[in-house]
Amino acid sequence: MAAASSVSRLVVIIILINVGAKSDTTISVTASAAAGLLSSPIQLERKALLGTGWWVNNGATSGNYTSNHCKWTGISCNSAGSVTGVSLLLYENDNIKGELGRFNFSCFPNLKSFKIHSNYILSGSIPSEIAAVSMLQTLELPSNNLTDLFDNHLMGHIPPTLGRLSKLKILNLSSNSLVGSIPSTLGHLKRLRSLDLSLNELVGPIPSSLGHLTELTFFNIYSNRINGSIPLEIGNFNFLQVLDLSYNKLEGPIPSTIANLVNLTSLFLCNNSQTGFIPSTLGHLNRLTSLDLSGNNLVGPIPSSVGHLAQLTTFDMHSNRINGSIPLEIGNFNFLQVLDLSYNKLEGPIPSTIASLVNLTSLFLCNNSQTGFIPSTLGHLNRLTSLDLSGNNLVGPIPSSVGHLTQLTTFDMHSNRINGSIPLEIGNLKHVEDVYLFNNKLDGPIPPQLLNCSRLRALSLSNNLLSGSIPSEIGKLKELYYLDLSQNFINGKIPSQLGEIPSIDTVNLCTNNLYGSIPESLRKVPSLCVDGNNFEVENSPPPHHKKIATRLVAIILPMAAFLALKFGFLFVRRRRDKKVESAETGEITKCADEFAIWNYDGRITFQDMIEATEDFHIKYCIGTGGYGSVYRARLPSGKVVALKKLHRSETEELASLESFRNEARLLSQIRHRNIVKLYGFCLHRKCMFLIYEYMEMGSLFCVLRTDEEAIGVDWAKRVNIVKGMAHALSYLHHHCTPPIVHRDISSNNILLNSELEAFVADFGVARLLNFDSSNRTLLAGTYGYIAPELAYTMVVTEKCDVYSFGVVALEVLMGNHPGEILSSSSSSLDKNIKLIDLLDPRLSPPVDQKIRQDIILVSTVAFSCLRSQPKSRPTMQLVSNEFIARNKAPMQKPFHEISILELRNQEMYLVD
Ligand SMILES: *[C@@H]1O[C@H](CO)[C@@H](O)[C@H](O)[C@H]1NC(C)=O
Ligand SMILES: *[C@@H]1O[C@H](CO)[C@@H](O)[C@H](O)[C@H]1NC(C)=O
Ligand SMILES: *[C@@H]1O[C@H](CO)[C@@H](O)[C@H](O)[C@H]1NC(C)=O
Ligand SMILES: *[C@@H]1O[C@H](CO)[C@@H](O)[C@H](O)[C@H]1NC(C)=O
Ligand SMILES: *[C@@H]1O[C@H](CO)[C@@H](O)[C@H](O)[C@H]1NC(C)=O
Ligand SMILES: *[C@@H]1O[C@H](CO)[C@@H](O)[C@H](O)[C@H]1NC(C)=O
Ligand SMILES: *[C@@H]1O[C@H](CO)[C@@H](O)[C@H](O)[C@H]1NC(C)=O
Ligand SMILES: CC(=O)N[C@H]1CO[C@H](CO)[C@@H](O)[C@@H]1O
Repeated sequence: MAAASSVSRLVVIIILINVGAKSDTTISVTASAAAGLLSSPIQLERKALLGTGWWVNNGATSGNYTSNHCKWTGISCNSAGSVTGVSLLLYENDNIKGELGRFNFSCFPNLKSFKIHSNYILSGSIPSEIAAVSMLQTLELPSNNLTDLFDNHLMGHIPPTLGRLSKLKILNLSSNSLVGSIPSTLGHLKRLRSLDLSLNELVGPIPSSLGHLTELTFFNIYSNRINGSIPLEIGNFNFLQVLDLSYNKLEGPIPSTIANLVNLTSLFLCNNSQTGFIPSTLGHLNRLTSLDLSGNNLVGPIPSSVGHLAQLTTFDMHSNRINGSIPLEIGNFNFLQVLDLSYNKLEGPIPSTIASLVNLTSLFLCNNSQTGFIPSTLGHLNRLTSLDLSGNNLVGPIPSSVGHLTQLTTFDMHSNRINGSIPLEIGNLKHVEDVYLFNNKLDGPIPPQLLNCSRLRALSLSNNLLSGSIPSEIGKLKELYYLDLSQNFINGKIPSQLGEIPSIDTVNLCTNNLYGSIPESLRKVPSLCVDGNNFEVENSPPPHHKKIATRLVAIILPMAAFLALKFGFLFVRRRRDKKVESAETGEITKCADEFAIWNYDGRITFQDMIEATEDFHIKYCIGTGGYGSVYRARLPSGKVVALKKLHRSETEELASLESFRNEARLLSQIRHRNIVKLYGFCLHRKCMFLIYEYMEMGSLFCVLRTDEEAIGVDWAKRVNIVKGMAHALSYLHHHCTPPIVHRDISSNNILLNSELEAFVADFGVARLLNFDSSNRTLLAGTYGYIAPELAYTMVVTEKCDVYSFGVVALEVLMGNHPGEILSSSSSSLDKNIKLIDLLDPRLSPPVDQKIRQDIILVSTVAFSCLRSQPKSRPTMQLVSNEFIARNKAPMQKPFHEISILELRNQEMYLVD
């Protein structure tokens, strides 16, 4: 992109109007001449011009057709009246017959310059007769439609005869749809200074014969499909100032002869497949102002010789495989404005010499392996508007000097190991719009100064160790639409001002220590998550049930949950199970070995995904969790899918790509009507994502937390949801080989379709039970749903899912997380709590006898699943069968009198 814009800035299109027609010595034209009776060469030229029909409308402004043609728009002549220049800008409304073939080049022996610019009106091919115009110096036919699919001879190709125009200095065929290859005869154009073939569909190599074009100052083949390697002869372009080979398919190393191009000011090789090292001779090009090698496969270090490129304003090497550390010499780039080294393998600390780049406006070092502290000298870069250090291994605090970066609009340091507290000086960033500090180890409170950043639109501090409360002044952030404070230790109450921010769209406060009630104002926020806090259970049960037991859980579990979410994306160990490979069914489309699709009736390409989400723009984000964010993507076919993009820090923790791929494929074979379908995955070096079936109603959690939606889920539907979950889990535990433990069953991971049917989703931490292993693992799951034994044994069994299922089942009945009801130590109170008191008060109590029996069954099952001894819990198979068979005798007691204690004491399901 940088390439395209710089190129267009370099050149000004000049449309000559009547240049050269100043002389009045031109022949006078008679009516008979206009009729074509005279046949002097001049009259033939005139006739040929009339024959094109291109000057019909121009006549209105430039006189009549019997007038001197040298005065027509865009025509210039020599003193003898012979045409030397044609420069036209054709408009669609000119009613022009826009075929290039209408211009008979053979009639214009003195033509030096021929320029036609149009908005793709001029069509046809470049006639090979053009070779007859031996005087031609300038040929500009950009942005036309020089391709004619009706003829397959030389149509749409660059005719090799062009090579005979030995006087040609400027050749611009940019932005046509030219196909075929660059004719090697162009190497005969020894006078050529400017060659622009950009934005066509040319294939094949750069002919080495072009090395003869020793007078070239401008060479641009940007955006074609040119392949092969860059010829060594490129080093012959002694005068070259601009070299743009970007967006092609060039391979091989950058030739070291490039060092001869001492006059070069712009070098664009981005988006090719170049390999090898960055030649250290690049340091000879000391007039370079723009250097863009991004989007290749370059390896090795950045040579320190680049320090000689003291004129650079842009230095872009993103998306390669460059390693080593950033050379200290980078501090020599006094004029640098853009430094982009993101998506490489750079290690070591950010050099403090970076502080010399006082003109820098954009600094992108994201997605590398940089270590060490964030240099406090960063504060010198006070022209910075974008700062992205995300996805590295940076440690230590955010230096308070960042407060000097008052022009910043984007401040991104997410996914590092940054600790300490958020500096108060962040409040000086008056222009900042996006602040991303998630996935770090930041502690302390959210500084109230942050609320001085009045332009803030997106703030993510998720997955840190932040405490303190949410400042009520948050209402001052009038532009805020995205707020993610999830997975911290934030306490206090949610200020109601938060919900009153006009643009607010997403609020994620999940997994904190918030309490009190959820303010009414927040309920209208389209995407809201408040799960995993200590909110009062509304209306029922009464507040005196908040008990010490929950407090205990509240102390042990946040730490465990934090660890779990940190290490959550722990897939099974590498599986070399051949069966898995061969059992693979359906169609698999691979894109560069990185993209696979199956289970899906259409084709999805990686590009579709990128386009559908505008490269994972936050506006398509529908949720964020510990190991990824979920996006909604509408495919070209109109079908909507959900994409879960893994955070980079998580993808790094995978044992290997191979085990991830095997795992994803294994999960793809799960076919159950209550399990969300995985359509595919992508392992791109820039991002990893999973593609799922999209569920219209979103998560069970969100449906239950929104009054209007919760009311729509009546008792029959709720019972159905619990049954669906039971069947899905029974299938995973008892019909998959090896059995699969989900490990993260929570209302967040149960999705609902438009029919309000339940689908188990999110196998991010799912684990296969290998009989030969101890199944010991780091804790995973969601606070509030994790089986108590996991906090101390760390042994994964199916019974962990059974417990979580019990929690969700109760939640479905209650409309809210069951809280302390979960704790068996509160059972002395159970006698006084009736089942009817637990039921979601937003629905009227069930009257239908069958529904009542179903509710009794669901709650009995749920309590049996919540037993603290794993072996006392039923298996999911038993539960699933129970829901199908219903072979227990109905409870005889009146529905209103059934107490929690009685439900807990049911002896059912004790044996497997
Ligand atoms: C060629 O024409 C295009 C389109 O008008 C223009 O953008 C470009 O700058 C021209 N190239 C040169 C080298 O003049
Ligand atoms: C056209 O030009 C000729 C010669 O210059 C002139 O005699 C004639 O009157 C013009 N006709 C019109 C309609 O302007
Ligand atoms: C072009 O002009 C030449 C010379 O006058 C003539 O011989 C030839 O037929 C013309 N071509 C067309 C396609 O009109
Ligand atoms: C280009 O020319 C072809 C054939 O002459 C025509 O079908 C097509 O519509 C033209 N394209 C544009 C953009 O005008
Ligand atoms: C370049 O592309 C053409 C057409 O796609 C292909 O035939 C040719 O083999 C390629 N050359 C190289 C060197 O890759
Ligand atoms: C660089 O360009 C200048 C003119 O701008 C020219 O005099 C000089 O010879 C060129 N350098 C080389 C090595 O050709
Ligand atoms: C920053 O850029 C300006 C021109 O935009 C230049 O005058 C100034 O010298 C540059 N700063 C340094 C330290 O080179
Ligand atoms: C290697 C690389 O990044 N290639 C990209 C070049 O640009 C085209 C079009 O934008 C992409 O499709 C390629 O992926």
